[in-house]
Amino acid sequence: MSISFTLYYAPGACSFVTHAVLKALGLPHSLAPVALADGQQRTADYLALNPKGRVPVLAGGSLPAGEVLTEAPAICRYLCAHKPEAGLWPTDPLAEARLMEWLNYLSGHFHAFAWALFARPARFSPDESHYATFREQSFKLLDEIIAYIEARLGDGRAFAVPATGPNAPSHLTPADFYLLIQYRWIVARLGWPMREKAPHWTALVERLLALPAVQETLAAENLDYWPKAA
Ligand SMILES: N[C@@H](CCC(=O)N[C@@H](CS)C(=O)NCC(=O)O)C(=O)O
Repeated sequence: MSISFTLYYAPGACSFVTHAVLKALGLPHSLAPVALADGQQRTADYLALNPKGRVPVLAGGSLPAGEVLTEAPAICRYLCAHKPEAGLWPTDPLAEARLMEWLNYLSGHFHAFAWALFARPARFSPDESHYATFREQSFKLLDEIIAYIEARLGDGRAFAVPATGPNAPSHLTPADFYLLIQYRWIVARLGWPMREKAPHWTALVERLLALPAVQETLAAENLDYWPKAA
């Protein structure tokens, strides 16, 4: 692959997952920051690129001229197909299904539902008098999600996708990058004591932070993993 992709991203957002995949695979790319706090995602120029008004967006590279790809799990799948030998996307059918199980849960139930209920309450109701209840319910859901993740990671697996047979050991996949950045959201936005609440998830985070591709992604996004306020 000699033609460079362009990734539209925001530091620390879910686009981090796709950015880390680009870095882990060593695929040529450039970064186009999108100022979410300033509403750049709702400008006419950005909506022409992605009518959903969100990051990430993948453009360029091997994509057909004029086409872009959205939705972090889909972008991960597409990028991983460029370097199957890296093993970031499992080929064993059960391991692949386990990866999709994680990606659906983390991008759907965690991000679009439980997290948005607290972080984007206006998506659920225009009536602000509901927001305190949403926040309370969001925190209950997040506690359930943490318990689920802890139970899965607590069985001794090295990464999110477990071993599914002797030829398919637990190994790094895009689901781990999701778990890395979503853990940071909880620490940065909610200040929850995740070392105590989620020791297995914390151990995974620490293993991932030791990976050069993760350090490169954090540096490129100018992000301190452990927020100062935490
Ligand atoms: N389902 C999309 C969700 C993308 C998404 O919600 N991205 C957030 C950043 S984490 C965003 O762009 N938010 C801007 C906004 O909601 O205005 C995906 O998985 O890529």
